[in-house]
Formats: sequence, structure tokens, C-alpha cells
Amino acid sequence: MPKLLNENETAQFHREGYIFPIKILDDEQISFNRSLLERFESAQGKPIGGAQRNKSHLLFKWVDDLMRHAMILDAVEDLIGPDILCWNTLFWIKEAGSESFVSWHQDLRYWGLDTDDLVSVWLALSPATPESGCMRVLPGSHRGDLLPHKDGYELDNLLTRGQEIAVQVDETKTVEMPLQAGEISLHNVRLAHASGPNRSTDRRIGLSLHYMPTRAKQTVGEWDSAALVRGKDRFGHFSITPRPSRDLDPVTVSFHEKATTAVREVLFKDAEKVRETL
Ligand SMILES: O=C(O)CCC(=O)C(=O)O
Repeated sequence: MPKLLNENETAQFHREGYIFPIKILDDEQISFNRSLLERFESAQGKPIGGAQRNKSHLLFKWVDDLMRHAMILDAVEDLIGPDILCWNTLFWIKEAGSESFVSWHQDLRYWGLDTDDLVSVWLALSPATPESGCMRVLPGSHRGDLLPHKDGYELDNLLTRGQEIAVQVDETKTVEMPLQAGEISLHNVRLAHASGPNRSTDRRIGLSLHYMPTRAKQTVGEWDSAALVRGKDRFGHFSITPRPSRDLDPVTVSFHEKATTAVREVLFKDAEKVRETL
């Protein structure tokens, strides 16, 4: 018995590699979460960046709570089953009027994970529209071999290595995934996706959450971590991340450093350059 998705949605996810939009947060919850992010940014005097963008559930209790949101997990369970790890929680912020973009890429090419059942949930904490640079996807591209990629290292590219699919993506076949604040999209981690600059007057704030079955393994890094968000872990392939008792809990902040260092080593494996700013 499905928990949240109907038959058409599940079939579309498997056939096309994505579904959207699903409303998760109401207006009060959106402004609550956004204000916690922006209060932290005001206190540190700059936008969240660098390692803070990754595994942010170890820094902020409110991100840990979002990662365990029952509706999100119900949708994910309908796609990959009841025993679920969250590998990463990652902020994607494009400031108002900024040139920040994301080149066409397939995440599985870089993450060292051995599963095709990895689901990326992208939660909008502000409107993600064509104007503000919402995600675009190439339907069906999650099937077949991973495409070759090259590294571009452009400064405005939000991707670690500025990685980009090295063959021409037929733009006429791509689909935009606009979201209102509080909505999510879900895509398969093999799906080719990208996004353009933010021409709007508001920040485009997205939080992506990467869910996988507990049987998944890290094949590049020697050590890696993930949060057990639902069900049982009968495999023990990942160190289970501790839960913060409050924002910037010293125990989880210290774990965050180890966990994000391990992720960086995987993401930059065999890279020509390592960027310090991401
Ligand atoms: O936020 C974006 O525009 C791109 C996000 C992305 O690449 C991802 O969630 O995998």
C-alpha cells in the first residue's frame, strides 16, 4: 500500500526520472525555516557556504527535522522501500540577481555510491521559478549508461568541480521544474539536470536531501556517513550520523567536520584542482 504517491506519480518517476511538485510546508513553516537560516547567516555576517552547505543536518537541528519530515519520507519510501538512509543535505542558494548556475550533470558520476535507487528531494524555501533559476531536467536520462563529464571550474558554477556533461544536451527535450516555496521535486540521482542564473529580486533557496536504501555502499571513499531516517539498517555500510540536540551542538559539529572532509575527498577524487570555496 503506497504511503503518499499515487500509481501515476510512481510510474512517472521510474519512467521519466522525476516528479514534482508536492506541497510539504505551509507558509508558517516556510518562514520559520527560512528565518532560522537567515538568522544564522546574519550572525556569521555572510551567507552559508563552503562545508556548511553539506551535511547541514549535523549543524542545524531544523535541517535534521526537515530531513525526517514524514511526508518526504513517505514519498521516498514509495520509491525505494522502508529502510532509508539520508547521505547528504545540501543547500543550493542563488542570491537575488546573481549569475550562479548549475551546469548539466548527473550526480551519481561523482558521489561514489553504488546504487541506482538514490532519490534527490529538492525542497524550495523560496520560489524556484524560471526567472530565479529553477532546475531543468532531461527526462529519461537516468536510464542507460552515465554520460561522460568534464570539469570546468567556473566561479559562478555551484558544482564542486564545475562538472558538465561532455556531450550536447538537446535543450528542446528538457523540462523546467518550477516550485513554490514549501514544495518539493524528486529526481533519480542518474537524471541529467541543470539550472540557470537568478534574475529575480529574491534569493532562490533550495535544500536538497539525498536518500538511498540501507543496502547502498560507498565505493570510492574508505569511510562515509549517513543518517538513518526510517526503518532498520541491517548492512552497516555507513557510520550513522548523530542527531543534533540543538543548532550547532558541539558533538554533531565535530562529526560534521569529519563527515564533510570524507565527502570532499570523494567529490574531488582524481580532480585536477580542489576548490576551497565550496
Ligand atoms: O539547485 C540547483 O539548481 C541544482 C541542484 C542540483 O544539482 C541537485 O539537487 O542535485
